[in-house]
Amino acid sequence: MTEAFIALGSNLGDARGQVLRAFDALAGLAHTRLIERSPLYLTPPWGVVDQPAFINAVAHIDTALSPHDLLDALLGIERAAGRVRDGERWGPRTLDLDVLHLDGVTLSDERLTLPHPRIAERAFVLLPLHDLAPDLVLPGQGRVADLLARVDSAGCERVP
Ligand code: PH2
Ligand code: MG
Ligand code: MG
Repeated sequence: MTEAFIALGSNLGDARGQVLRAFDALAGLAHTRLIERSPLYLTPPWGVVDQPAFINAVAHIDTALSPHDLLDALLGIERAAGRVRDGERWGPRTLDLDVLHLDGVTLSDERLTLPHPRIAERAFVLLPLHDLAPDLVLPGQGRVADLLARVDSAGCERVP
């Protein structure tokens, strides 16, 4: 089993409900155990700013799936949540599940780069990741608590 962190995000429809259901879907994945769910955050849109605010969270899991099988499983959960991939890059989505980090794995190919290359820029990822793993060191990027101290997390708030 390999420990991994997954980012969850939604900003279309019932965003909070989508993220809560995605935690349950992760808990139900084959060959995978959900270790911990982070708190939820309401976060301003990053990248493409002219879109609704997001609900974001992070899941800590243990999995026997390979990185690409895990990616395929996440895409399956996104599709089951009604995700349609016809929008612009960084545009609104019912559910986005991104592999942030798999313990001991660095890789980059046309489908997947690990650790996720933009964690250090994103308060919406670092805040919930910090709640679960402040001392995690992401290869090539650094320690989560140090990365969080360097980003602007203004406008991000924890939601019940
Ligand atoms: N996801 C994006 C683009 N911008 N902004 C926030 N706040 N949260 C997201 O999850 C997010 C985003 C592309 O995946
Ligand atoms: Mg994403
Ligand atoms: Mg994605």
